[in-house]
Amino acid sequence: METKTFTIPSISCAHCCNAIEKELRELPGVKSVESDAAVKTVCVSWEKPANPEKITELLKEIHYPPSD
Ligand SMILES: [Cu+2]
Repeated sequence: METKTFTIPSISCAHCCNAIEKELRELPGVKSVESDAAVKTVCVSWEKPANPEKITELLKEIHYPPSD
């Protein structure tokens, strides 16, 4: 399993975090999602077929593009 913390500047509140967590958990291979509105980060753990590119693409699609 791999883990990465994504920084997402457009997170502004807990609602954003809930929306992001819900969407990411539906991505095949994603095992856990933990977001923090205070520091605008989302920590994602995944296995195949998920990968950082697919996670980044999904975040862009839902208008929460990661900055890194
Ligand atoms: Cu929000």
